[in-house]
Amino acid sequence: MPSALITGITGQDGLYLAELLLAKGYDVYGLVRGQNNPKRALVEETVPGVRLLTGDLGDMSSLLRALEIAQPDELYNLGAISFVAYSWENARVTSEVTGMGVLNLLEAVRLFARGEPSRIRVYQASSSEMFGKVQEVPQRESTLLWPRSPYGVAKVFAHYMTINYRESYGMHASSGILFNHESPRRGPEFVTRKISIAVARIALGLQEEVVLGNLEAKRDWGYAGDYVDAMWRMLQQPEADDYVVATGQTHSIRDLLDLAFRAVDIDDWTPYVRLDPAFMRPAEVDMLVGDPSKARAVLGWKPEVDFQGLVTLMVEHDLEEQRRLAGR
Ligand code: NDP
Ligand code: GDR
Repeated sequence: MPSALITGITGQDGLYLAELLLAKGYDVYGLVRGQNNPKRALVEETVPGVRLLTGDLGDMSSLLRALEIAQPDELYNLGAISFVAYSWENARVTSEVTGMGVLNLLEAVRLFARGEPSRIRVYQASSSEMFGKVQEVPQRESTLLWPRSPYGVAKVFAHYMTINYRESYGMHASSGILFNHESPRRGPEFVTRKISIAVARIALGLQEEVVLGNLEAKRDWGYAGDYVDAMWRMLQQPEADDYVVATGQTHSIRDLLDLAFRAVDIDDWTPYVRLDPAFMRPAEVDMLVGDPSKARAVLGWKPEVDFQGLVTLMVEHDLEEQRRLAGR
């Protein structure tokens, strides 16, 4: 039975990936940080088959200990400080976790693998935020990187460090350059889930408005359940490589609002949306759209859920959850 270790198990992707690997018969280990992590219970409830280990990307000895216990064939590094807006106010800690944390992990693998660096296949969660001020449309693996936030810069560092360990030590380390992917498990700080929760609450009469920032930004949004399958496929390849994972379609926040409000039969959302500069970013990524043709050709991967399906799925989930929370 293959063994896999997932960092970031308490996050959106960690849960979907753990479900996928358990269904494939893997022994799955998950790294949880902190002495009393409030999300631990959610992981235990959602994926009870996962064995949880304590560790932090900032603490290399905890990573080495996790490798000793899990003896992984595959290591998925999903752990990061992942909220772009937060990264301006907390640039240093974002750089340490999202950037240097990856160096700690690669170094731990190199030391642990003792002269056989390709024995553990490594996945690094790179991001479309690395394209930032886009130099090409659509963005592909060879597009010049131009990050626009401390988070994006940290991801670029981690991305090139992963490539460097592959080229320097022959490590089987792949980077998935994933575009935004969402789900009912998305944290409420991200715009899709912020909107799906607010729309559900507005429809139920529990909230009057949603306060947002830039409505013009465009993102290539896919479904997280589809994207974790691409991560697994990357590690099944004989050679490690980098892949863009995206839908190839882009939509604005306005398009997102149209679909989300339409899902609760509201055609004109303008009375329910207020703009506040507090949610604007010091530098914006205006327009992301990925070219997933390499992932399709080499990995045989394609997304199953489209944008409309994704938004409907999230709003329906939040209607049910908000009804339950309100005791209705
Ligand atoms: P989440 O924010 O939902 O999860 C991030 C995870 O990282 C959490 O489990 C968090 O743990 C963990 N983490 C934070 N700090 C540390 C630390 N110091 N040591 C160990 N773990 C830590 O992110 P997603 O699941 O959405 O994303 C997974 C990965 O993919 C991230 O690296 C993200 O940057 C990247 N990515 C995500 C995309 C998306 O659209 N979702 C697109 C492209 C890349 P805790 O619960 O304790 O905070
Ligand atoms: P992003 O996701 O920054 O793309 O990073 P987010 O959902 O936070 O923002 C998307 C776009 O929406 C605009 N926006 C708002 N965003 C938030 N969060 N809240 C608001 O009120 C709001 N109003 C407008 C933003 O300006 C932005 O343009 C996500 C994360 O998962 C990263 O970790 C990952 O690497 C990238 O996706 C790909």
